[in-house]
Amino acid sequence: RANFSTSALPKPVVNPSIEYTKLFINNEFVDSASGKTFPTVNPATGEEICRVAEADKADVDKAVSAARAAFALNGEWRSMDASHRGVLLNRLADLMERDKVYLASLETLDNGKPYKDALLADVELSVKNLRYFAGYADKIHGTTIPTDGPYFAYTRLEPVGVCGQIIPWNFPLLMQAWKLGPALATGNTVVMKLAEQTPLSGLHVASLVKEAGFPAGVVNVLTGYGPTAGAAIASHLDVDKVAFTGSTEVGHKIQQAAGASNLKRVTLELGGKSPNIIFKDADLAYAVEQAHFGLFFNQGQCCCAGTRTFVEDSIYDEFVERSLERAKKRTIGDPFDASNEQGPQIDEEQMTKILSLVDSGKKDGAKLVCGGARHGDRGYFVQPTIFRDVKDNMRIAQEEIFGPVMQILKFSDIKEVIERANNTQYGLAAAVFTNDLDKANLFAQGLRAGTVWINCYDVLNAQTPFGGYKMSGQGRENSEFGLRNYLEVKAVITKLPNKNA
Ligand code: TXE
Repeated sequence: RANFSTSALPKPVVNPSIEYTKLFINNEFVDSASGKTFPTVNPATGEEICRVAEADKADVDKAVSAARAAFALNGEWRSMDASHRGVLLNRLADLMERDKVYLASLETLDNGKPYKDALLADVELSVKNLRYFAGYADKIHGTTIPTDGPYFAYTRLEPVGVCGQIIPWNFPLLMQAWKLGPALATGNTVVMKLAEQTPLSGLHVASLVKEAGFPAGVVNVLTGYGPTAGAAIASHLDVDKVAFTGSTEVGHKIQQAAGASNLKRVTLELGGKSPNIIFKDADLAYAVEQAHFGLFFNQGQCCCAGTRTFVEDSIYDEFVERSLERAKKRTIGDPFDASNEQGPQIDEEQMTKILSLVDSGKKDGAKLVCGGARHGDRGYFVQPTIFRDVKDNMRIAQEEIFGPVMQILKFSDIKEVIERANNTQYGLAAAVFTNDLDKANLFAQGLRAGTVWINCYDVLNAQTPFGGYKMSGQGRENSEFGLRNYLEVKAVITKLPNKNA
């Protein structure tokens, strides 16, 4: 993905018109109960794009009621053929594909990511994800069980019910698709809260949900803030499950709110500090490029970014030198300009957080190889930054930076590096670059992470499970494992007149 040609890309809509700014409840766009709105900002300029409706508890209540009504027994959604749920999801994917240039442009405007990434990664992967789950809709099977006694037992895999879904701003469309696909394929209804930084693309998709023909109330999409609208979802007594992607700090709050309210089911996809381990026997040029991509992609705003690059001592200096050369070539600026690889960070708060962690790295004694400052004075751009001589106990080696800041650490021994790689509260992803199969297998087994990439990075797709060990999360998204979080298992036992094998 790092090297795709940009010449054949359809041109973006540089000033996309904004059609949807209200809450999507019961298949209608409505104002918030309070009438309040909040601004969404173009992070490349710092200027307001428009204002959107601000949902709070009253709106969450309204959306949950709509979702509950849509889940009624014998209602249109519950009695629909499973195969038809798949048809609707496929239609939604088709409509997103129809609008892909507009959606990618909207994403670039609101999020700041390069248009080519928005189009070729965010939109394309979202469409594929919906199609993957569409195919599952009528292939979710229970079992018959040879239970003791004169009884016939079977299981039904049923939808959990009303699902709250709270998503972040780093991949707005993709996180929306990851959540909608499995929830709808399995027959649930949804109340989703978009991230306050990036409400626009998700609202357009809400309009496509209606156009695709989903019954009213099956999908409800709210815009609003976390501590108000988000918290109201997490603590709602009539929400059966909450799926959250965001910071580990808020993940704690979601689980506490679920525990303190109705013990709703919880799945979490949280932060990471993923190790990327490079051995001297790896193809060096390729490993440098992949480590660069694995860290800097999406302005460093990836939960699975390779933020601790461990490099074997004998190639350490050369790896740092080549990484510096690569970072110097990284083009940064207007995300609508296809020649730019890097856009702005999402907002001023994130930019400030990143720069303060850079300062902590300098104070802790890591050596700044390049970058370390804001780029320009308009928008929220941060220079591609590399630290060498990073030690495990430094904050930059422990905390999620969520920006274009690479930490290069040195190792000399295989056992030592496995221990150091695992010595973190997180466990989302990890990678190893080596041409030695035995070493690779040792890492595949020894790393405590939900994903281990061998000689590649950031390979994510609908077919493969994604999620974290330890404080990186609960449960998995994508793949058949992603479906499980949206299903209850019911055992049905019937008395038989007599039993035969
Ligand atoms: O995340 P939040 P923020 C990490 C990353 C980043 C940090 C902070 O390190 O620097 O988190 O980012 C909603 N109850 N990730 O502040 O606050 C919020 O409105 C219910 C990693 O943006 O976790 C938004 O919709 N919901 C991550 C969503 O949670 C609440 C992606 C995420 O916001 C809430 C983003 C509350 N009390 C940031 N407070 C990843 N895993 O990919 C906030 N929200």
